[in-house]
Amino acid sequence: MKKKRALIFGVTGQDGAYLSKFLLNKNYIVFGVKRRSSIINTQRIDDIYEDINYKSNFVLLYGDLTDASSILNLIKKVNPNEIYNLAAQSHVKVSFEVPEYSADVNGLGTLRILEAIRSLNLEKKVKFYQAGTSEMFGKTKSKFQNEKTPFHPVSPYGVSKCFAHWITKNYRDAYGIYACNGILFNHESPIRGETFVTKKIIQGLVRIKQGLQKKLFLGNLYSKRDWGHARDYVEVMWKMLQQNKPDDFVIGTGKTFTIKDFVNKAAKKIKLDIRWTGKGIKEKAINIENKKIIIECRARYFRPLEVDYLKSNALRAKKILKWFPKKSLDNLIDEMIEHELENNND
Ligand code: NAP
Ligand code: G4F
Repeated sequence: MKKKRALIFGVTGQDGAYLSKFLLNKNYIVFGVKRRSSIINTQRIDDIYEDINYKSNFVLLYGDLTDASSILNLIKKVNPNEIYNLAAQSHVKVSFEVPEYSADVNGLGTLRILEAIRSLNLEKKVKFYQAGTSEMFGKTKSKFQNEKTPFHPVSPYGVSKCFAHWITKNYRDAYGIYACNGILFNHESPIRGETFVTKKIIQGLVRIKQGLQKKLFLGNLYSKRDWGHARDYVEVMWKMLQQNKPDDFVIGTGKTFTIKDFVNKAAKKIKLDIRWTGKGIKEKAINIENKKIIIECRARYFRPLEVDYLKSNALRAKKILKWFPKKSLDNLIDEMIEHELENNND
């Protein structure tokens, strides 16, 4: 049987790396789009490149979501069965500093892919996945968020992703493209970007335990997030593209924890005995063993507006896609700590 061809925008990111491996194991030929950078940005996929079983089915190509002609040429050249748009300026806080660029990549970038599909008359041939986000729910009043919960984005990132969501739906309805929006809640892993809070906490606490770092500086400790494992979440991206008809799905664990809960869980596992003291920006954590302050808050890590509370209801995905998250938050933290310890012992 002829192998399916997948084109992944954002292949060098956390999800791109997990999805590539997942699709290669499903016998796809994977074409990954990377952008030019001044230092090598393929660390997360180097092991795939080096794996003799994957090598001949994994192809990297240059492109950029801000460059319509590169997108058109790539799709024409690859002639994919499935396109996964995982590329984004994905950092919420940074989107307040670079709002126009975030809108360009995340919002218009998605439109550029959809327009390329249309220009090449591939509407009935190619399936499209758009990486949507729980950040679109923003200042939600709902106890659980599902596919019917209204969007109320509160960051340039969230707004740009709402545009991407609606334009994907628009092209599905107007032109019959098999296009799906995954509305994914936070998902993490050992290869999560170092400036996202889970990775920053694990990396910081492990280094403090090992005497390699003195303090960890954080922002808002009281926002709540529904954290899952990225490996579980890439599977569902693929599942969305294997249905009889395209649709949008909320994906999450249905459990929510504060940032402080996450710190407490991680510290306990790393065997750092901590005690919290102070309030607001003055809140800090002290290492009980040596009485040293190891966590402090800094204003620069707070956002102009915050998403306070996220908790998914992924019932539709469970029913229709038969998708269930396999990893708990505890499993995730254990895996992230183990990876960090191995890394620091190299
Ligand atoms: P990530 O690690 O930040 O990866 C983002 C990817 O996009 C990287 O490969 C990056 O390339 C690429 N990229 C950025 N700007 C680009 C441009 N102008 N042209 C082409 N590629 C560009 O993000 P992730 O955590 O894997 O998330 C994947 C997608 O899911 C993103 O769209 C994100 O917004 C969305 N999402 C993530 C979560 C989550 O919790 N992880 C939840 C919901 C939705 P470089 O490596 O060169 O920077
Ligand atoms: O880890 P974060 O930066 O993730 P955030 O903002 O929830 O966004 C992530 O999840 C979204 C899905 O909802 C994705 F769409 C998006 O691409 C990204 O992957 O921050 C989580 C929370 C926030 O409330 C933030 O204010 O942690 C709080 N926080 C506290 N101290 C911090 C810090 N966040 C970061 N990045 N760094 C801190 O020092």
